[in-house]
Amino acid sequence: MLRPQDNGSRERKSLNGLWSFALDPDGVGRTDRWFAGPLPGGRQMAVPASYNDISTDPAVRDHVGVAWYQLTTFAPRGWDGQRIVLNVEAATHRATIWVDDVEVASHEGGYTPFEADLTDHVTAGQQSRITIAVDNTLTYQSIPPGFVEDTPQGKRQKYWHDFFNYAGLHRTVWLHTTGREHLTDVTVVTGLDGATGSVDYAVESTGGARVAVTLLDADGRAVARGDGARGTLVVPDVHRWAPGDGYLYDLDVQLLDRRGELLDRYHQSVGIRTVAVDGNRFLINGEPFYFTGFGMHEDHAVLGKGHNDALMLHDFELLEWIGANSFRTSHYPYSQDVLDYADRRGIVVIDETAAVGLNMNVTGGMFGVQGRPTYSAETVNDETREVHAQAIRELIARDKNHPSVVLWSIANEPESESEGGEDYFRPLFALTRELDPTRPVGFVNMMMAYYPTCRVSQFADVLMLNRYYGWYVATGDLAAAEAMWEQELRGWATENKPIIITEYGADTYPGLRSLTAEPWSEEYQTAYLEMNHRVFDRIDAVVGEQVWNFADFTTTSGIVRVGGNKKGVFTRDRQPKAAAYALRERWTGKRP
Ligand code: BDP
Repeated sequence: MLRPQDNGSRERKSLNGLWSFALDPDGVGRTDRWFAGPLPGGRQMAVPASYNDISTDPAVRDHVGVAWYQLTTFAPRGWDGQRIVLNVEAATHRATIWVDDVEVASHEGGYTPFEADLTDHVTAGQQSRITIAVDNTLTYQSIPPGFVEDTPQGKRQKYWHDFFNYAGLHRTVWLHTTGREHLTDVTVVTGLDGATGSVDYAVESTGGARVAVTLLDADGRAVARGDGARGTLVVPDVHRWAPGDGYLYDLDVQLLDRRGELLDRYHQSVGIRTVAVDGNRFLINGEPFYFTGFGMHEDHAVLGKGHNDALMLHDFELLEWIGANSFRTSHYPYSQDVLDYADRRGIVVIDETAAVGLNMNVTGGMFGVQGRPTYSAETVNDETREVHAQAIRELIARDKNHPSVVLWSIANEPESESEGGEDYFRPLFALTRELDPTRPVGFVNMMMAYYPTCRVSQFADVLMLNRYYGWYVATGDLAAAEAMWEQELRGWATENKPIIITEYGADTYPGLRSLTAEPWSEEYQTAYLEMNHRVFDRIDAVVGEQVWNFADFTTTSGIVRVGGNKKGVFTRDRQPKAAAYALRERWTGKRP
C-alpha cells in the first residue's frame, strides 16, 4: 500500500475535521444499521484525535466497545474516470467501513493504515456517506492484548500496558485517486561503496505497464535513471543520509503505457545509508553509532493519541535542544508524519510494534489485574501470534523505506524467561528477518528476564534492555542500585551483541524538590540518571541510552501513578524538569 500523495498524477483530499459521532456501548449499531442513515444523538467528534478526553463525560473517556464516526462528503467532480480510494491511517484498535449502505473494508490493529477501493461505490461529484465503526476492545487475541471484565457497574477494559487505552481515528483519513492501472508498492534498499551509493528498487503495479524511474537529488537534478520494475541505481559522489543529516533523494516512479503516456506516478523519498551490527557495535554507514534519546509516546492533553503537526514539530525541537539523536516508537507504530519528519531531520528511530503487555505475570497494583499465565490456550495463543505476525507485516510494509528506521522492535517487555516465550517468539523473529533482511531485529527485555534467564534474546541482533535499578528495585538506594546494575550489565556484555538501554527512568513530580534527593523529587531523577550513566560509561557494549520517558503521559489509574506516569524528562505540556538540563549537558556538552 502506498501512502496517499499529491503529484502530477494523483490527488488526495483530507477528510479531517468534525465528524458525526455516537458511542455504541450495547453493540447494537450494526444490527440497527447505523451506517444506513444519520447516527443517533447528534454528537460531533474531531478527526484526528482520541475521543476519550474531548468530552467531559466519563462515559466517553471510559467507553468500552464500538464508537461510530460518520461524514457526508464528495469525491471531487474532477476525479471522474480515476480510481478512488479511502485510506485510514489509524483506527484504534479495529474498524469497519461502510460507504452509504455497503460495507467496504475492515481492519484489525490500531496503528497501521488500511484502505478501501471505492471506485465502484462513489460517483465523482456526488455525495457519499462514509461510516467508520471503531472498536477499542482489547482481547487475548489482539495486539496489544487485554480482556474485558463484566462487572455489576458495567464493562471494564483491563490490560497489561502502562498507558491509557486511547481510541478513535488518530490520524488522517484520506480520499485519494490513483490511475486505473496503478502502482501498488515501491521498495528501496540502499548501499554504499566508498563515495558511491546504490539504490536497489522494486516496483509493483497492476497490469504489465512499463515502469521508469528517475532519482533526483535534493536540488531536483536527475542523478540516475532506470527502466523496468526492478533495478539498481548507482549514485556517484553520494550525499549519505546520516544521523543529524537527513539528506533525501527523490525517486520519481512512473507507470507508462505503450505510447509513453503517464498512467500513474509516485514519489518515494530515499535516504542512502547502511545499517549493520558488527560484534557489539551498531554501525550506521559503517561507523559506530551511540543512541541518545528517549522512549516516547503519542500523548497530549485533549488530543490523546491524535496526531498534530504543531505538537510533533515542537517535540522534535525539544529532541534537538536536549541533544537526542534517536527515539523508540514505544509502544506502537507512530504516525507516518513522525517518520517522514525523522527522515528529514536525521533522527534515528527504533520502530516498535504494538505488542506490549504480553506479560501477564506483571501485577503489583500497576494494572489492577490479577496475575495469570501469559502463554496458554486461553490467553496468548497461536491466534494471538498470527495477529502479532500480521502487525509485523504491516509495520514493515509501511516503514521499510524510511532511512531513519534502523532497528525493528517486535515487542516490548513480553514474558521472555519461559519456554512459552521462546516458542512464541522464534517464528516471529524468522518472519521479521524474511520480510526485511536489511535491518537488525530485536525486542525489548524486561527486568524479570534478567541475565542470564532470558530465552528470547538469543534470537535478537541487538539487546534492548529496560531496567529500573534505583526505582522499582533498590528504590532510593542509588549506591546499591549502581552495583546491581553494573553486575547484570556485565553479564549481558559477554553476549558480544550491542546493548541499547531502551528504558531507565524515575517518576518525578515536577516542582517536588529535595536536597537529599528523595524518590519523586527532581533532584532524584537527575541523580538516578547520572548513576545510570556512570554504569553505561564503564561498559563497552552499551551503544545507546534512551531515557524513559520523553514526557509525562496518561495511564490507567492505579496507586503507583499520580496523574499518569511521571517519568518524563519534560512534563506532559513539554516543560523541562531539572533532569532535562543535566541530559542536555551530557548529550550536547552545553552547560545549563
Ligand atoms: C516499563 C514499560 C513502560 C512503563 C515503564 C514504567 O515498558 O511502558 O511505562 O516500565 O513503569 O515496564 O514507567
